[in-house]
Amino acid sequence: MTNTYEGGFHGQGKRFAIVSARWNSFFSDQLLSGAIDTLVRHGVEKDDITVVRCPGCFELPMTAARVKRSLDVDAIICLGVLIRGATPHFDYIAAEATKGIGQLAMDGEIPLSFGVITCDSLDQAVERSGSKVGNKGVEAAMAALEMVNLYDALSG
Ligand code: RBF
Repeated sequence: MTNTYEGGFHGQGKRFAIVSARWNSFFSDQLLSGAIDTLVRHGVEKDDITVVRCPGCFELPMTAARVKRSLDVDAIICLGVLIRGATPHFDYIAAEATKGIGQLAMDGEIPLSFGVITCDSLDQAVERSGSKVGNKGVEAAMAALEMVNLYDALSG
């Protein structure tokens, strides 16, 4: 007999912060509404969702760090859209966002989910923010719900 821990997707009574980068807001607003809709559909009260906007993906980790310190939430969902341009900034910013958000989660206190889409083109951004391949904001919200329930299971 094995002991298995896994999380469900129950949002009742849980509090979430969503940190959303404003760059490419045409797409990132789609991720944001997908994430909010997913949380509400899983029982999270609208009053228990706090949206925090920051300028771009580079600012996601520092904003999430501040949110973690200042707000009493069960999880933080980070959303942003990076579109590869003609500069190397894309790779630098993607690396900073990934590393920073990951580091912030490593103490295992509250989960952080990663809803940053990295796209080579506007077409890909359209696909990943709500058309062909779904909405990555929805996936990030689902991951946050599951992780909150998993952490509950591990504490309880
Ligand atoms: N922020 C994003 O969230 N997505 C982007 O695609 C993006 N591209 C950028 C490209 C360049 C050349 C620069 C300088 C910044 C870009 N940023 C982008 C903004 C970045 O995350 C940050 O907000 C600013 O650099 C200010 O610190």
